[in-house]
Amino acid sequence: MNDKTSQRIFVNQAIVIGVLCALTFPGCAQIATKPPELETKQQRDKRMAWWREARFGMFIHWGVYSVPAGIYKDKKIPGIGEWIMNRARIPVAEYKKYAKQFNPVKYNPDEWVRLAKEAGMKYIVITSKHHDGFALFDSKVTNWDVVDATPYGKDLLKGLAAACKKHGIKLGFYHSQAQDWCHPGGAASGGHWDKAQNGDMDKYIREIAVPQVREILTNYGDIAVLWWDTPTNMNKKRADVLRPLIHLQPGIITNNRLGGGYRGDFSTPEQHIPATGLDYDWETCMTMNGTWGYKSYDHDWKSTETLIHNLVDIASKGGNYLLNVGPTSEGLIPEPSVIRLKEIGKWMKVNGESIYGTSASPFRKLDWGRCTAKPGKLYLHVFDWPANGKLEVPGLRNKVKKAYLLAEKKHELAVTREDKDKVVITLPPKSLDAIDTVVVLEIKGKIKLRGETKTK
Ligand code: JFZ
Repeated sequence: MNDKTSQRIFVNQAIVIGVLCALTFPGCAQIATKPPELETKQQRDKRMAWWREARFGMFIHWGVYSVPAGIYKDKKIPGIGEWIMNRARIPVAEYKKYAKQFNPVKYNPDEWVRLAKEAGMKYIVITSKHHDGFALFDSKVTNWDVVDATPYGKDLLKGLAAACKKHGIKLGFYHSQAQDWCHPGGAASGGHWDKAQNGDMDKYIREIAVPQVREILTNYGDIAVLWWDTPTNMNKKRADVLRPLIHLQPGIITNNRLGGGYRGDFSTPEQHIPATGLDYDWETCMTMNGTWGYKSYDHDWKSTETLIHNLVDIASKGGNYLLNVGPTSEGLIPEPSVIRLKEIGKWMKVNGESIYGTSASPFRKLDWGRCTAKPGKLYLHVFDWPANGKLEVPGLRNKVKKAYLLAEKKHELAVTREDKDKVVITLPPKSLDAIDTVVVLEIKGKIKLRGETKTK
C-alpha cells in the first residue's frame, strides 16, 4: 500500500472519527479531522504552545513490577525495575501472582498531583500500561488489570485524572502499544520466553492494543499527551491501525515512539541531554535514581543540584524535562524523590520565570552556566559565581537597559561594556543560591551577538 493510499485511508478514517468527535465533542471538528502532517505551522504552534511553555513534567512508572521491586528468587535482578519479568525470564503465570500483592492502599492521587505542582511541573505522564501488559485502568478487554487482578480492585487512573483536573495539571499516558509480555502475540524485546506469550501480533493489536488505547483516550477526560513506547516489531501497517485513535483527543501531543516511521510531535532523548538544542520539539526523560519502576535497593539518587542544572541546561537548549518517579506497591512516592521535588520547587518558586515559556540560549557556550531567553530579556543562570564578582557576557552587542537578580528585582546591578564585544555585570560578593542564581538582562532590540550578521 503506497503512502498516498495509506494517507487517503488515514484522512478518511480521521474524517470518520472527526464526525464522531463533532457529534460527541462540539467544536472539535475543525481540529480533529486534520492529521498533524496536514496542519499548518500556525495550527501546530497553537497545539504545541502549552507544552513548549510548560518545559517541566513528571513521569510516573507504576505497576505490578513494584512488588518484586528488583528482587526475584531472592536475587537482585540488574537493570531497570520495570523490566524484571523480561530480564529474569519470569513465566507469565508466575509473574501474574505478584498482582495479588499489588494493593496500593496508601495511594493518594491528590497528594501526587500537589507534589508535582509544588515542584513546578505542569504536566504528568503515567504508565497506563507498561511492557508487562498490566493495565492500571479498568480495561474491558482483559482481566490483567488493576480491577480484576489485584486486591485493590479499583481503577488507578480515574483518581489521578480528577486530581489533575482539580489542580490544573495536564495529564498524559505512557502506553506500551507493541510490547506486551502477558497477552498472546504481544511483542517482547529479546523474544518470547514462555509459550503462553506466543500468538499473532496483529490479533493482539486488534483485540488488546486498539481497544485499550481507545479506553484511555475516552474514559479519563482531557488527555494532553500520548507517550507511545517501544516500537518493537511495529511497522507502518500496525501503526496505521493505532494512530487514527489520537483523534479521540483533539489537540493531543504524541511522541516519536509509535513506530511505522511516524515522528510524532516531539523526540525523546532518554537518560541524556543533547549537546546542543535539536531542530524539532524534544523532551529528555530521566530517572532520579537508576530505575524507572520502583526497586527497593536502588539508592543512587541524583542530587537536587544536578536535577536543577539538568532542567536549566535542557531549557537553555529549548527542550522539555520529563523527570520520573517510581512509586511503591503501597502507593507511595519514595521519600528521596519527594525531598528532591520539594527542593526543586523552592528554586522554581523564585526562578520559574527563567524557565517557563523561554526559548533557547543565543550563546554557544558560557563558562559560568547557562542562558534562557524571552523577547528583550536574557536570563543568565550562574552556576559558578565569579570570584571577582565580575560576570562576563561574551559577544553581546545589544545595549543592556537594566540588569538585576531575578530574586531581587529592585536592586539594579552595574553594567559596563569593556569593548563592543563584552558586557560585564558587577555582582554582589556572594550568590543568592549556590545551585543557580539568575541574573536578568533587559536588552534593547532583538538579540545581536558578535560575528552575527542577522539579529535573532
Ligand atoms: C523504554 C522502556 O523500555 C523503559 O522501561 C522505560 O519506560 C523508558 C522510558 O523507555 O526504554 C527505552 C526505550 C528506548 C530506548 C532505550 C530505553 N532507546 O531508544 O534507546
